[in-house]
Amino acid sequence: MTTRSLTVAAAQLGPVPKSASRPDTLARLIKLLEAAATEGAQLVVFPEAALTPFFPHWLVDDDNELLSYYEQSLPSPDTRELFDAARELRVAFVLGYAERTDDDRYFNTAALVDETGDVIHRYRKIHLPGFQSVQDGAPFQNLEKRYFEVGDLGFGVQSWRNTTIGLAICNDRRWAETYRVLALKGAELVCLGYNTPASTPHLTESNDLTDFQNHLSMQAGAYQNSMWVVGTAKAGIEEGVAQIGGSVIIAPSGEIIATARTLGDELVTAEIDLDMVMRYRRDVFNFEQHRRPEHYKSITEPHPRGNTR
Ligand code: CDT
Repeated sequence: MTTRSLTVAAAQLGPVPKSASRPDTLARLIKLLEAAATEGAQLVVFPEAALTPFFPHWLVDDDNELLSYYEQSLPSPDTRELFDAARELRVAFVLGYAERTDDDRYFNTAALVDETGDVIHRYRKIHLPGFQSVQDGAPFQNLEKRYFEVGDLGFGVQSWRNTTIGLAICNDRRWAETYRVLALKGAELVCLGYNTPASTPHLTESNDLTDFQNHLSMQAGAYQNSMWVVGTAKAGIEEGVAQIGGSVIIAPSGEIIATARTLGDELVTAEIDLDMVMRYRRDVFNFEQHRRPEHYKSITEPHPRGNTR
C-alpha cells in the first residue's frame, strides 16, 4: 500500500532590519527556496510579515514609511522574482505579508502559492494581539490592532496536490479554535508563521516560558486535531526586539520531528506521512464518533465569575 507523503520545509528568517531593501530581503527568501528545492521540498513555509521588519513593534509616525510595509498586489513588482523562482523550481510556498487592498483596507495576511506561481489561497489573521494605542513605558509595542483589521475571510482550507491545507498566522496558533475549525473543514496540514518577542511586557511571569508555550500551542493543536503543523519564525534581534526562533514541523502525534537550532536564516525540512492524519482521526480523534458538541451547552454566555475580573 502506498502512503501519501510530502516533503515540507519551514524557512526561518533571521531579523529583517528597517534598512534592508525589498530586493535584499527577497534574495534571502529565494536562497531558502532554492535550498529547499535541493532538499526535495515541495512546500516551503515563510514567516509572518516575511518581507519587512515586524513594524507593529513600534509607532510609525510617517505615513510613507507605514505604507511602504504593505503589498498592494501579489505578486507585486517587488515580489515577482520569488514567484518566478517557485515556478522554475516547482516548489509551492506560504508567504506572510502585510496586505493593503484596493479599497485601502489593511490585513496581516498569508498566501498559499502553488508550484506554478499562482496564489491559490489567502488567509487574513483573525486573532490580532496587542493594542490600538501606544503603551507608555513598554520596552516595545505591539500595535497590530492599529495597523490591521481583523481578518474577514474566516479559516478556509485549500486542496493542493495530495492534501488539504489550512493557514494561520502567529497569535492564531495559541487559540484552540484555529486548529479545530480547520480540522473540521478537513485540513491535514496547518502552515503558520510567527514574529514572537522573547519577552512579554505585560505578562513578565511568562518570559521564561516563551519557547515552551510556542511549541506547546502548536503541539497541542496538532495532536488534538490530528494534523501536521509547520510553524516558521522570524527570529533574532530585529530593530531592538528579541524574537524567538524554534521553527518546527510537528506530527499529528504531537511530536516535534524537526526544529531550527539558530536564530538566523535556516531551513528545517522533513518528509511527512499524510496518512498519519487519518490513522489518528479514525481512532482517538474520530470526531464523528467521540466528539459531542450537542452536549457542550451554551458557549456564548460566560459564567458571571468568568476569566476577567
Ligand atoms: N505577531 C504576533 O501575533 N505575536 C504574538 C505576540 C503575543 S505575546 C504572547 C504571538 O502570539 O506570538
